[in-house]
Amino acid sequence: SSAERSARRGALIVVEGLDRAGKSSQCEMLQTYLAERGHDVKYIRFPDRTTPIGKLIDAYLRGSADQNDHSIHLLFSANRWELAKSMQRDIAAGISIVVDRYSYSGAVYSAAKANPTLSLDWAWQPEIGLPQPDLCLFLNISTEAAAQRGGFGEERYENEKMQTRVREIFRALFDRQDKVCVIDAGRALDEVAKDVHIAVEKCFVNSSRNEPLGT
Ligand code: T5A
Ligand code: NA
Repeated sequence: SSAERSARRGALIVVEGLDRAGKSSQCEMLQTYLAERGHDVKYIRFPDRTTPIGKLIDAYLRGSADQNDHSIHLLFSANRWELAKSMQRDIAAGISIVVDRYSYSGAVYSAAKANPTLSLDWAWQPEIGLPQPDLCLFLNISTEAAAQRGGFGEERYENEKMQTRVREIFRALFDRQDKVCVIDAGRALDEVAKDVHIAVEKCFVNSSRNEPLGT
């Protein structure tokens, strides 16, 4: 019933994936899909380039400012921490949140730099304690299919060497995680969306949402 629904907390759904896998496109479609079905839903993306920390990240990604590998890593994490309270508030108020990139991108891109003092384990530490997703959708795409969606842009990390490492580390990380649903994102928008909706519906039914949001 609607009374039961409003008493339940919202769901935290994260969309991760390789560059040009279609994360932002699917997040927007999912937000619409859920809203049309009567859910209260918000869409947020990381990095959130609008905050003071987000502006430092934006300058770094565009190449107009440099940062030490460890500092920029902690800024990406801090950018999530600065939204953590408001995410928790929304979830508790029954609002579901669709998140475009999260801790997984945070750990994977930094670890992909192969800096000897920046391991995947080190990179994961500042993420501990952040709101835990109820579901993580990993949009998987082959290098060939991604290449058909246009060449790499101007931003840092948009090069073959980095992307190859990112792909390998994402795979290693997701082999160790539960609550991850891998989706073949190399297909047409609607086909991918269909699988996204099936996974999200399943999450809404079995949801751990009778319990408080984890960390
Ligand atoms: N990063 C991020 C870190 O290092 N640490 C962190 O903690 C975080 C959060 C910026 C960079 O920051 C790094 C990772 C990144 O290198 P960003 O702003 O999320 O992160 O990156 P974007 O460049 O915005 O995102 P992507 O390039 O990864 O693209 P998306 O969102 O996966 O793809 P989307 O939806 O924008 O689509 C790309 C193109 O493909 C088309 C779209 O129309 C668009 O043209 N497309 C499809 N075409 C055919 N079939 C489909 N199914 C399609 N889906 C999309
Ligand atoms: Na995007």
